[in-house]
Amino acid sequence: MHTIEIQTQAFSDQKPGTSGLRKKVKTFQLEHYLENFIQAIFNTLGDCSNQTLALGGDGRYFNREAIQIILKMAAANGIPRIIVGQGGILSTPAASVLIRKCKLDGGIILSASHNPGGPEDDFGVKFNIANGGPAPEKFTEQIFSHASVIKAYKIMDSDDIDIDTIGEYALQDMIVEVVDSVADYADLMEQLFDFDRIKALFESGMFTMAFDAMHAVTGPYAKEILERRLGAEPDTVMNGVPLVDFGGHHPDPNLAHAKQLVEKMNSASAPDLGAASDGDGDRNMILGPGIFITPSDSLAVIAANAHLLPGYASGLSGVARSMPTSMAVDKVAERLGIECYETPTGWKFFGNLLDAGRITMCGEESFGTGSDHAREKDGLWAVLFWLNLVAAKQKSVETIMHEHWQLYGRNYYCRYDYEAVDKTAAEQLVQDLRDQSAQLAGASYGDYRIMTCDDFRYSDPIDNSVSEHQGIRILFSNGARIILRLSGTGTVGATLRIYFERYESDSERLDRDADEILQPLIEIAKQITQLEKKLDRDQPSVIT
Ligand code: VG1
Ligand code: CO
Repeated sequence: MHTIEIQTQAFSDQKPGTSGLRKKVKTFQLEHYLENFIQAIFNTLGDCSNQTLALGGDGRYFNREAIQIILKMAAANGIPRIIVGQGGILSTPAASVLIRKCKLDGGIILSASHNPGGPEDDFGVKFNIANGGPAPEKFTEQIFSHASVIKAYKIMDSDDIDIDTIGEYALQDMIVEVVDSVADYADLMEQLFDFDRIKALFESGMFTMAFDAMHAVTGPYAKEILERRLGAEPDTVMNGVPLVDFGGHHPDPNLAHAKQLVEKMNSASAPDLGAASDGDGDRNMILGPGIFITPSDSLAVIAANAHLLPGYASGLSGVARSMPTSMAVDKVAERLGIECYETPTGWKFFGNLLDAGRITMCGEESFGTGSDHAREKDGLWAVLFWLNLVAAKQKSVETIMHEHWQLYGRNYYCRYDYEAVDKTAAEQLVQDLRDQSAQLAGASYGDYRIMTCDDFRYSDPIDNSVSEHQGIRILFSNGARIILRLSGTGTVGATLRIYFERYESDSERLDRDADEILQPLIEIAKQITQLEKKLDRDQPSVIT
């Protein structure tokens, strides 16, 4: 067993996006591709001799192979200790919790999140820093710089390590500690929520739920927490066995991809609560019988009711949402008299606010919600929050949502995704809009008058770093918004996302169909951008 140095050539496309580097499995399998990127992470860390890391992934195709390569490279780069989830499994929030609990220096998470998996689909690598959260932009830019000029990487010439049995193993001078992937995370959930109360709800026989793990990483977590610790019926967790290709589906918890759950929740025998999580366990979808809670509304409900739950009884220091997320939580913050921050898309932008204690909770419209217990969004956490809320209020999901709208008004919301469109055309469309922004201010479309149109720029209040070009905002005088941005997680062409929002406070207009309320805004967006012509699409690929 010895260290070898392999000569390599840089790839020009190893720039991390919204959440790590995501590419086709076939790309990661190219000779030296994964190795170059991992070496670039180690080069960014600098002296590795004092770095203890976590390592795990969502179990998708290529996870196990990648873990062995990374272990051998970590040992060759002088890392003294690395903690690996059993079988190479760690959900993204569980990895964040592990880094924080064991005070590690960071972690490597292998996942392409909600993107499909399998030999023909996607894989991803993400680096998280010592606070447990995604590396900030200045760190990922350094990784990219190193990856762009890399000439060699180091790796051990050794046998594979047994990652399936809990225990400690030596790889040259490095200790590999294989730990239970679920226990620490489940223990933390037990501290944050009132498990006795939730247990009593399940035991009452008056309440049932369905959790769709979508054959992704949350299966074992949900079975342990919901079925074993909270006493839910044994078949509460659907699709609970993680599969390398997620059973051939998109592990994306939304109305389009979690079809089986949605059908169940719309059937006559619907359980009282329906929920789902994504490939790596950081997203969540919440449903009641016949009702879908938009992630933006879910964030607002969670913030408004946090004081009812043990982990948040002392209230919230502040809240934050990504810019395209609806402004429902802003209304809650206003009433609570706390700060509400607006950040660019991507969880990495919440890290500084959480670390500085400025916010306790935050969320994104893309089915992400979380709190200061971790530095990642956390799917099961949000599900447990809703369960605890139903148990504490003794009210249905639907009643909780309706009462919230009565008090705060409703932010009608939806998102159109145009996936895998021509990249140049999509970039041109956004640029055209930027060029048009000055003329658009003041323009009227029926009842809608544009107040401003700008390109969102974020200045971090903690470290003063500035992030430009974070999405085009078209803001109307009645508070409605249209937001456009290009995705930073896709692996084919470009994906254009358009977000529509309209606030309604008239108590007679809280139960309308969102499509009907938002239709005028959708038409305005099509008219202003000419997207159907420019992208050669007459329909979005997904509506959420
Ligand atoms: C998407 C979402 C964003 C989320 C990111 C990572 O990014 O819009 O809100 O933080 O995915 O989530 P983009 O750039 O494609 O819009 V996950 O669960 O895919 O790690
Ligand atoms: Co995810």
